[in-house]
Order: sequence, then C-alpha cells, then structure tokens
Amino acid sequence: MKIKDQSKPYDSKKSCWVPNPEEGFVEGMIQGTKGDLVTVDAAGETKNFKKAQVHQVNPPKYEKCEDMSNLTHLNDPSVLYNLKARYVNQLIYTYSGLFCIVINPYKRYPIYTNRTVKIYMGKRRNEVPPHLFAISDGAYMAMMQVGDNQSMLITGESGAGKTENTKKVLSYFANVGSSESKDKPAENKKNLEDQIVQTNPVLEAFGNAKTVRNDNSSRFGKFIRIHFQPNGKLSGADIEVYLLEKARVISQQSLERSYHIFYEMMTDQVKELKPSCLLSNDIYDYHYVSQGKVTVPSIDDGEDMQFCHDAFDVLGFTADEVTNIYKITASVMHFGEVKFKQRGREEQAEADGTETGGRVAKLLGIDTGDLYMAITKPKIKVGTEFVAKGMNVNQCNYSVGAMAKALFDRVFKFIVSKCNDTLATGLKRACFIGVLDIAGFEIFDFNGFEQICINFCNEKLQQFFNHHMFVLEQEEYKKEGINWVFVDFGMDLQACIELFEKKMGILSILEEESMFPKATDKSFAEKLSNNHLGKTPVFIKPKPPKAGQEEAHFAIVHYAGTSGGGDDKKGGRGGKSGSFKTVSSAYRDQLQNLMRTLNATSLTSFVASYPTNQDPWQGGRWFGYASADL
Ligand code: AOV
Ligand code: MG
Repeated sequence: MKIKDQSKPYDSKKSCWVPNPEEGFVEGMIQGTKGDLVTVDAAGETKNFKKAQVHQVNPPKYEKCEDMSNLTHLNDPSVLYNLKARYVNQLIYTYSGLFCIVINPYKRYPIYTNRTVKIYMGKRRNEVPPHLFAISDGAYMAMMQVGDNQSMLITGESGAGKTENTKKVLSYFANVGSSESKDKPAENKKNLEDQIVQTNPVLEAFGNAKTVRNDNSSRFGKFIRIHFQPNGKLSGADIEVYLLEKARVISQQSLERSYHIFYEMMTDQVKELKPSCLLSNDIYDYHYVSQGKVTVPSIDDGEDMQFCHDAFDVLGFTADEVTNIYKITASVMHFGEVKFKQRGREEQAEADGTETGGRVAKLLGIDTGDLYMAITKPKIKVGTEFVAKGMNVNQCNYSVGAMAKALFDRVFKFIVSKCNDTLATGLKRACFIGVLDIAGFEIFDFNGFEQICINFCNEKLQQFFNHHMFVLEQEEYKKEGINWVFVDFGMDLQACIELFEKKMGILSILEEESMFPKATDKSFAEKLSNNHLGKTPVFIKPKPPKAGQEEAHFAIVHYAGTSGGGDDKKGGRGGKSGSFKTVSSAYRDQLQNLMRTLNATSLTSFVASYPTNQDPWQGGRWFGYASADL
C-alpha cells in the first residue's frame, strides 16, 4: 500500500485541490494562472477557479498520515482527504495533534480484541498505530506518573460513536487495572472488572432508544469515573448521570422507539416475567410505548433482555429488586391505558373502568381506590391545610403521564445508585480516570425542551474542549520559547453559551416563566424574542414550518448547526409549590458541577468522532459539514 501511495502523480507546484459539487473536493493539476484566476485540469475537465478556492496538495509521503498536525499543507481538503484515505482502508483512528478523530465504520473490525489491548499496553503513542487504546493508555500512564486525575471527553453528534468508544475505553481500563492474572480462569465471576463492563447492558436497556439518527441512541449523559489504587489496580468506579429524556417514556415520533427495556420485556426471554408484570402478548395494547416503531432490524430484543437480566445479577441486584424494577417498568406501560371519563355533566373526572388501574396498583403495591383518588381528587396543601382538588379528564391524563415519566426516571436513578453501591468496593482510591459520554448534538423536525438541554450541554463541552486544546497548545509554544501572542480561539462559542446562562438568558427566562401560573409557550417565546431578537446573532427567527409540522418558536445558532427550539411543554414545568426546582435549573447545576470536575482533572485525551452513515464520500455533504466543524 505504501509503495503504491508513493508512486502517485505529484507535482509540488501544480498539484492542487479544487471544489467539486459531487465530491466536495477533487485533486487536479494547475495549467496556468492569470491574475486572480487559476486554470486547473481536474475530474476530466479544464476549469477556472479563484485563487482562494485552490489549495495545495501534500507530498505523497504524507499519504494516510497518522497525525495530521504533521501535514505540510494543513487545509480543509487535505485534512478531509487524509481522513477519507485512511477510513476506506479501515484505519478509522487518526490523530490531529493533541486529539484523536474516529470515524464510525458501522462495521465490526477486529481492532478491540484482547490481543490488541496487549499491543497497546505501556507503549508510547508513536510506537503503535493511532487507536483509542493508545489515548487510554496515555491517560493511564499520565495518572501513574504524575499522580493526578484524568478525564477523557468524547464528543460528536448523535450516532457518531461516542458510546461505542466509551465502552471500549472502559473495558481497556478494566483490563489494565485488573488484579487477576488473565491466564487462569476467574473463579469468582463477579469481579470488579466484569461489574464495570456490565453496567452497560442495564444502563442501555433503560436509557437508550432508537432515534432517527441512531438505533441505540443514549438518551442521557454519563460521566463514569474509574478509581485506581496507588499500585494502578482497580479500586472501584462511580457513575453520574445527566437528564434522562423523559418525554420519550410516553410519546415517540413515528420513526422512533421508547426505551429498549419495554420491548425487551415483551419477548418472553425471561420466563414468568410477562405474567408477573401482568403484560399481554401485544405491544400495541400499550399506547405509551407503541406510537412509533416497535421493532428495530439491527436489534435483537430477546438477546438484549438476557444480557440485561444477567448483568443485574453480576451487579449484585437481589432477585426482589430485579422483579420490582420490571414491575414498575411494566406499570408505566399499563399507566397509559388508565382511562377517565366525565362524571355526569360535571367537570370532575372519574375512573372509566378500574381494571387497568387495578393492575397498576397491584404492580406498585398500592390500593386501587387510593390510586384513583390521588389522580381524580388529589390533596393540595393550602396554607396549613390539605384540601381535595377536583380534576377534569384532561388534568387526570396529564397527571398520569407525569407520574409514568417520573416513575421511569426514578427506576433509572435507582439502577444507577445501586450500580454505584456495588462499584464502591471500599478499596483505597488514589486517582481516577473519568470518561464522559453525553447525548450528542441533534436537530429534529421538532426540537423540544430536551433537545435544547442536550445541545446546550454539547455547546458547553465543545467550548471547554476548544479552550483546552488551544490553551494547552499555546502553553507548549511558551515552554519552547516561541515568540507567540496568545490567542483565545476557545471563546468562539461564548455568545451562544451566554445566551443560555446570563441574567435574563434563555434558562433564567424559562425558570421565571415556569413560576408564573398564567405563563404559556407563547408568553415564553415572546419574552425570549423581546429580550434577544436582533440583539445577538445566535438568537434568530425560526424557519417557517414544513407542511404538517408544528411551528418552532425560536431558533438558536449552535456551533454544529441551527436548530429551531420548540417549546418547554414537554418538560419545563416541574411542579406547583412555591419552592420547587425547575428541571432546567437542576440541569444547569449538574453541568456546572461537571465542568468543575473536568477543570480539576488533566485532560490529556480527546476523541472527536464523526458519523458516516450517509455514504460520506458522496454528494459532498459530509465534506461541507465536517469542514465547517474541523
Ligand atoms: P453515539 O453515542 O455517538 O450517538 P453510538 O456509539 O451509539 O453513537 O454509535 C452508533 C452506532 O454506530 C453503534 O450502535 C454501532 O452500530 C456503530 N458504531 C459506532 N462506533 C463503532 C465502532 N468503532 N465500530 C463499529 N461500529 C461502531 V448518541 O448516544 O445518539 O449521541 O445520543
Ligand atoms: Mg451514545
């Protein structure tokens, strides 16, 4: 391959890249120059281009270059060409100075085997081909040598491969920090390294779902810290999770699915599960989870049910806890079938048959009458007294939806806290390596509250990432005594971040509006426009909706694209009492905490990953996107 690469026609003066509508860029030869125009032979034709459109080509010795910071000509087409040339030859990892880019192959390459792990252990970055394991080993070595905490940030839009790479990183650390000899079979199956790896099947069953962008999309963010003893062996782990997408629990778009666990439980894989959860044989009996797709060709729900069920065992969940988790999850499905009707001519709602409610009550271990009472005539505190408040049918349906979402969210949090109990071993903790895997940037036809939270988090992390990249790089220049004026490239995204965080920014207006009893989506949108429209380039009017679509209320210009913000009705309102914390303010606090943690660690390693699911080398779409991004 190398010999072939070196024999490519190349002329250091004439070889050039020019834009091409189909390919993004194509390589050509300069025939002549006249003023600002350059005549180029490329893709079988001779054409004139403006000078600024013509870029230099790197000499053949840089073909499939492992670190793009070494390229002589560092321009968009050269970077993209190099990534492509490596990718089509199954080389999916490429360094770019301090960080590593991975391109999603959508194919299982045998590059994560135990043999591969051994190749990378204890090696320097330049001794082995670019790989996530090299980055991971670098973090491990830095931790051992310098003795400080490390973190790895994996960024990229939805479907790029963040979660897959996170899993590989975790199993690498579980491997290098393993205290057992790999040669003798482990007698006790429940060792710490297995437990760390086995958190994935349960977290994914309850926190991942099929979206338009990704069949196994993480609908929550997580920061996993692996703790090590002073001798470098594992001492435990903990997981922090961020904002599970709750709207999905009761509603899905037509091409999407709810959380995997609902469909896994319907498979009969675990005997007695369905009868004990009072579930029927037909997923369409459960409206909450059957509004979109109910099967996914790339997913075997039965197999995944088994993985999840076995993982519960490895993680030390008791049989009772597991049964209760399934029962509560099933109660969410049954909740969607609880019906109400108007009582005579009154506004007041009452049960429309109590059979389904009876099932929910049985699964949750409560009294059926109490359950209906709490929904149709809830007790509200007025001053120091409790009074029963009459509810109409709409209000009851809303309460049931809110309850189903809250129940599922709490089951998820219970699972995480139980995992954390198991992973806290009591062994001495010297340092940790944290790996961050968030829900990637996404733009849907209709972007709701949860999208804005996801995209805001991505914006903040990208800013953090840029800042570190450039600051670290420039500190290096200073160390080497290079005469350099410090440039803060990292502040580019500040305008967007401030729009969210500042006083009277999007979040504070949302929080304020949530306190007003009379506030509506419209009043919220108006307040936003009054405060921000025309005052910042990142807050703009939304595009008119496509036929049959809901109209967006406003649009935000993010680093990765522009998305029309929908509204907050899918999750903004948290409660009614005077002293509640809105979902968004809790999220903001969590993000602030995360940033503090990241700031206190050494960020030695970064991975940016780009999706290729749209046949990346066709149509120039991918080029256009990535070049803006890179
Ligand atoms: P994401 O985490 O970045 O999206 P995933 O890690 O779930 O994306 O990757 C999406 C899919 O791409 C996976 O289910 C695999 O099929 C495939 N894939 C990704 N990386 C690899 C790899 N290295 N080798 C083989 N297949 C891969 V999201 O969670 O939606 O933001 O929210
Ligand atoms: Mg993911």
